[in-house]
Amino acid sequence: MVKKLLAALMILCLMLPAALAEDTAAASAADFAAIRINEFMASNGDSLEDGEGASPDWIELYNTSDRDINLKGLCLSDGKKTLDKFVFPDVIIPAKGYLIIFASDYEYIEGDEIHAAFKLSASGERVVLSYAGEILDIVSYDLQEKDVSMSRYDERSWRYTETYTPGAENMFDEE
Ligand SMILES: [Ca+2]
Ligand SMILES: [Ca+2]
Repeated sequence: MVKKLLAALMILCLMLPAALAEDTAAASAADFAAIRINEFMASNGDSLEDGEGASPDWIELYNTSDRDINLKGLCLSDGKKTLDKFVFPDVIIPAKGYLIIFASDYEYIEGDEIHAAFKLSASGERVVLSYAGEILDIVSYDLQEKDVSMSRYDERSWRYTETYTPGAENMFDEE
């Protein structure tokens, strides 16, 4: 009986490291296909403050899959010319979860606050998500109003909303 228990324990110990390694393994292009640009604010008045009390532009990503994804190597930019203006370090976006990136023009990470070295022009630009030179998601937009976000409505369409929801499920103004 004791022997059986020991054997079972040993098998468990052997399996554990493998399971852990799988969880933290770098994601692939296929994994990244589950990541969407979900909302952004290109003219931030007081919709969201960073840790310094400033109000930089922000971009919300959403993980459509049911597993946590390490974003290491994924790129975010404000145009197609230079796709890797921001390259994600070791950052996990939870399953069905959201992640905010401040487009503040200064690249740094403070705690769980992520800043990228570009801004979003309020008069129109693009938000581009890519990996290894391949565009995975892209949104082109026109003139933006202050504190009105552009929010993904479904796979193909976007809407302006005053009910901005950084880090949470998108909501839309009453019609
Ligand atoms: Ca820009
Ligand atoms: Ca949102």
